[in-house]
Amino acid sequence: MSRITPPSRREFLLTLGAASGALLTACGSETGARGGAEAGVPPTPWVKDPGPFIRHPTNLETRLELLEGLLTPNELFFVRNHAPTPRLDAADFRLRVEGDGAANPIELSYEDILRLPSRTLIAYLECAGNWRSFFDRVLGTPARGGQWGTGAVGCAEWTGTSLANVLHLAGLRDSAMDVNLFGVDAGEFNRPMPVDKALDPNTLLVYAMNGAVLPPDHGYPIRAVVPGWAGSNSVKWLGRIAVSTERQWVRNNTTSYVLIGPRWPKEQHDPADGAVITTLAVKSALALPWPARLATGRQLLRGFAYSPHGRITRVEWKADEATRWSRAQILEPVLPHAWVRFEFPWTATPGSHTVRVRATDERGNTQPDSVPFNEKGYLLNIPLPHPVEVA
Ligand SMILES: Nc1nc2c(c(=O)[nH]1)N[C@H]1C(S)=C(S)[C@@H](COP(=O)(O)O)O[C@H]1N2
Ligand SMILES: [Mo]
Repeated sequence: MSRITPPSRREFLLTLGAASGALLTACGSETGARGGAEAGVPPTPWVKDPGPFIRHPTNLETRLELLEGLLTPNELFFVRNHAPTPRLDAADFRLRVEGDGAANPIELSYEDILRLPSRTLIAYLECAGNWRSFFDRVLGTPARGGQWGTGAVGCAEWTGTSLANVLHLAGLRDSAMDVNLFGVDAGEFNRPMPVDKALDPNTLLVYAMNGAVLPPDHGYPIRAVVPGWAGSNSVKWLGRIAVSTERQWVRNNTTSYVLIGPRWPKEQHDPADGAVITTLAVKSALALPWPARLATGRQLLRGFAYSPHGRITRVEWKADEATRWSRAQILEPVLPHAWVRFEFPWTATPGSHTVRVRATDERGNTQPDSVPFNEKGYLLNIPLPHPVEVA
């Protein structure tokens, strides 16, 4: 197990040391309108300022055009909540690890987790529903679920400990098969993964995001981050882990995150409505509003590209009816679990235009020209025809 000590972790631990008391309660002590404690007032679904986001009923969508560096700042990172953000205090945090796959059930405190070997990873996180609205807006067949544009994705530096460390403390048995993570939010959001994925050293239990204490909306005090897999595996506000020697079937792998459609065969013996989604797909998106408005003249267009299967090696673009794709420039760094930034110059002439971008990863996965429809609107990754009005 490698012990990585980047500046952000040092900073985090310094903050923790200098102000541990205040820090541990900082997230539970907010008062005023956002506290949501008054009787009869429904709790605000999120804690952060929704101002810079595209607002959905309980979710906040990032406006990619506001992002500059590789890392999405915490205050601009999208929020996907099935229930309002719970107001928790690290001092009360307990993580139970139990189930017939754990020979030594345990209960860990926040400090117990901070004391485990730390690991830092830059990784993007994408909601399975990202781009869902384009089934309707581009392909003309609406899919069920939150109508996200391109902003249910972000890239952050996560610091925590490998989930494997916690599983080993709990006496993981050889016969263990599935590991289900439970949040403490209303409805106890939970999503199981096979033990192999749980033991991947990059599957983390995280307490810091971009060098700061994990914010309430992103799972404070502890969340999972499962790089490369749909965001729903990265359970926030963790409270319990159930390790089983059999497969675990719950709402989130029988009805919610499954592919339902004529071209998506389901596993015959699974009690699920369709094939369960794990990894998502290679994608690229322009950092522009949809539709975009630009001034006439030479413009530097930019965007983000990512793949769950490996590093991005190529990004291309084309405008309007162009038959050939042109190369965009990929900006360093190109990291295995992160997204990349890309840019290319485009000469904008007055009128209505369509600009497409297309990414390819190191294993040759690229964005296809069509994808089969599925009812819940997952895995759409065609090069999007981004509408651009030039005046
Ligand atoms: N406890 C809990 N964890 C959760 C969720 C939730 O509603 N409750 N939403 C999941 C989904 S669907 C996604 S895409 C990611 C979003 O993480 P973020 O809100 O930090 O961007 O969290 C996941 N973890
Ligand atoms: Mo999601």
